[in-house]
Amino acid sequence: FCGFGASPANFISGKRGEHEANSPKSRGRLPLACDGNENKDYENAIKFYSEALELNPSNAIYYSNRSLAYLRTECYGYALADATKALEVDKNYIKGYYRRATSNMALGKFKAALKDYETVVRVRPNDKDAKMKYQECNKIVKQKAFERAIASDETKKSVVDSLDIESMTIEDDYAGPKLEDGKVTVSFMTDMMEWFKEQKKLHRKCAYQILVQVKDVLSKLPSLVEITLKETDKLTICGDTHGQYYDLLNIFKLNGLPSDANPYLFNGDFVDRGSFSLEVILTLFGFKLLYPDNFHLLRGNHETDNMNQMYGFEGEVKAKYTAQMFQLFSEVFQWLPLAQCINTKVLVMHGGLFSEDGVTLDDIRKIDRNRQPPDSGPMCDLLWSDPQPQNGRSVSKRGVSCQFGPDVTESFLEKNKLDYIIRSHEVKAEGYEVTHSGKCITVFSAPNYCDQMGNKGAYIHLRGSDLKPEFHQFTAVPHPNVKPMAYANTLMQLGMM
Ligand SMILES: [Mn+2]
Repeated sequence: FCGFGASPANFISGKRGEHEANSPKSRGRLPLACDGNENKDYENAIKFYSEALELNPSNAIYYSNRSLAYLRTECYGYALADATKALEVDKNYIKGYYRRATSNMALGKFKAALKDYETVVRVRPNDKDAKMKYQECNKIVKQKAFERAIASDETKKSVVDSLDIESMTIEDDYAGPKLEDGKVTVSFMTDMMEWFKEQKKLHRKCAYQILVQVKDVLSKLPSLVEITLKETDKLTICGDTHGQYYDLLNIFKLNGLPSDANPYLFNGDFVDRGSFSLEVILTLFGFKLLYPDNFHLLRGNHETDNMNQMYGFEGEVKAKYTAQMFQLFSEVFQWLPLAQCINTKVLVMHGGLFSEDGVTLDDIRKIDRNRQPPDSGPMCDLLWSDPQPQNGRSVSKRGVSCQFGPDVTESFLEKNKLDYIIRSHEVKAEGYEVTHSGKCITVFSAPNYCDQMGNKGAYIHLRGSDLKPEFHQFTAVPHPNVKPMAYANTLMQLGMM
């Protein structure tokens, strides 16, 4: 979450992190409580380890423990830095190699991770857990090498060309929703949402029909979508939903179903983490087909292969359908637009602004987005960056892109004659946050993120008449007993770090 900011401290007194770490028995174990306030405990753990490190900057355990707290809060850049520091202080501290490997895994740097797992296995040949992690990581490195080899062989063919959807038959015992004459309709959508709510599976033929059609629709959009709201129009903007299907249904219950008269914009990170990502994305794609001009979707950093491999979506699609269907999702995600401009005044993107000065709306229009995002540059920044309170830019806590200050926002807005930006990408206790003197707004729509953050969700109403953001908050609703990250790579599952 990386950005919970200044929430009130409620750390259990007398159990400060550095004391625990000093006891040889609890070596490497963080005093992270299980009282339902884990988020705050991570935050406090970070605070206390930081204080301890100021007093004693050569303690590898403190760095390693703070690294774990950063891992749990998605600050992978900081986690990597701390693990590296722990090893600088004590190169024989084996936990440091584990932490550095996990940080690199989370950042998609599998080769670097493998090197550290190798070290652990060499030092501890009888450690079964280490061996398992080494093998799992090795498998990913080999798979990536294989994928690169075939990719360079020929220009990648689309899954669409190898599908024969017409000849897929729907078995007689399938009682679920079907497209009508190959088209998504209002009744199909209401039936499908109800069907998903009962944890039933959409027929693969219908899923493929939606994917093929939505790829066509999205591929015709520009990288920067520009829309105009009339005086009386109202647009609802939602942030991350992350596979929390039951909370998505709750948004529709509170704010009305999407329609041409009730337009929505979902600002990326539809999938991963939550274990109902397929239900979320098929519902959103269905509405995109039904209301192509009044239902908008932007790409998030989780609509990418590396993230999907680690955080559950690939595993979920393979578990519920096939690897081939995941390939098609990947193709569709590449066509999601990167930003949307409303009435030439409000710019919406998932992550934020840029590592370099002088980027214009025209530069965004020109981005060739049909690809996995590069490690740097405007496309990477739009998906990954975060605002910071201090002026200027700094290294990202996530280890990707940058953090940008109020002055960066100010000059970008001025250059492009905009009023403010709306972005998502960070969990916020209240579901939204207004920063940079009202010029940078964060909206996040996954309440009680990952079943453990205790945050509210929010969405924003924008009216054509004044373009003033109007915030609406909501809390989490119950969901069936499938835990977040249930489909994630075993290396990323919480207990395994
Ligand atoms: Mn994100």
